[in-house]
Amino acid sequence: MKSVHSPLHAGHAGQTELVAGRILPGFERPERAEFVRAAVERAGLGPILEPTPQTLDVARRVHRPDYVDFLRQAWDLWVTAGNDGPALPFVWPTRGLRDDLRPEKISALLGFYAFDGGSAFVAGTWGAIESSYACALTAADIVAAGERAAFALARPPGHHAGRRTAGGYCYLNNAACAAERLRDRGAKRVAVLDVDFHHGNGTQEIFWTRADVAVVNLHGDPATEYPYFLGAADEIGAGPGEGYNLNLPMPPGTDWAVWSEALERGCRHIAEVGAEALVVSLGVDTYEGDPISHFRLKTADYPAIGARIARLGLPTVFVLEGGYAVAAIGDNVTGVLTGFECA
Ligand code: OKP
Ligand code: ZN
Repeated sequence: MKSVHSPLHAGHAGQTELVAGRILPGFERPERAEFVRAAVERAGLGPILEPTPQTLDVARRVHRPDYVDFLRQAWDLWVTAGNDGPALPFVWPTRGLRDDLRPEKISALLGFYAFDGGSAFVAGTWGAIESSYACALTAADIVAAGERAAFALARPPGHHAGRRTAGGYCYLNNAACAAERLRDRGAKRVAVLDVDFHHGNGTQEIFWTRADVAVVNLHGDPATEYPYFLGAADEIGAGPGEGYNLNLPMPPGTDWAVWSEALERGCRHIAEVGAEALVVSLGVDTYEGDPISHFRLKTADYPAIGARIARLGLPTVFVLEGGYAVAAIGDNVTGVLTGFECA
């Protein structure tokens, strides 16, 4: 299987996040991608290619065009306003406020285009966002051209990014963009299977009313887990998309016995809706040693995930999402990918 990776991700470094009342170094660090890259090489998975340069056309359809423009300009506006540290929001247009008053100041725009304070901007952030997006589209094109599967070794992740909101370390929704590209290339229906520990609220929002992209999420129950405000089992899609969104929330402490049953349900749903291609939002923060998550999967479980996904028999684009136990994420990711290939 080919992997697609760009060195530009490394410019997205030194972000900060609010953890228990303190501003701390972010969990989403460049080493994550470097460890995955090293594991892909060690496993002999296949060639690692640089992404083909992409226009922002797909991003501008998946997201609101003004949001994409904001992401592109955020750091420059922040510096022009006299700042030099990481750009973070401090006010958001939540319930009771207007979400259609677009402010002029960058400090307020950061909140206008975010749902939390988890997606900081530094000097190299836009370059990393663009490269991560290009990895996802290039992997989709490899699969659309006839290969069975491809892996977008994408950083930053994307599944929390909504139509016009950054959050949860995410900016452009890489998996949603890959799904859109597979539709552009002729797949009549695409499924997104999100196995990251956290609910992919952005992907759900983007495809909520669409029947041509089905979304299946396996995740920590929002009653106790981030992102808290989406991801319940009663969210099934709306309008033409009704019945095409499936949420399978699970309690903290969930192990392979329970998690693998949810995977089985999710895969059966994907087969039933008649998807012709698959995008996997591949987070490995379900791992027992993950510092911010609460499932108990073991390194030995990951190949079985890949093997079950392979049994769907679909052209498959894997897109990297979360995983913060840096030393283990490489083996866990390549476990899924080699499990897929061996099946
Ligand atoms: C991104 B992805 C940490 C709290 C969690 C945000 C988590 C974002 C996860 N103290 N903050 O889904 O892996
Ligand atoms: Zn996650």
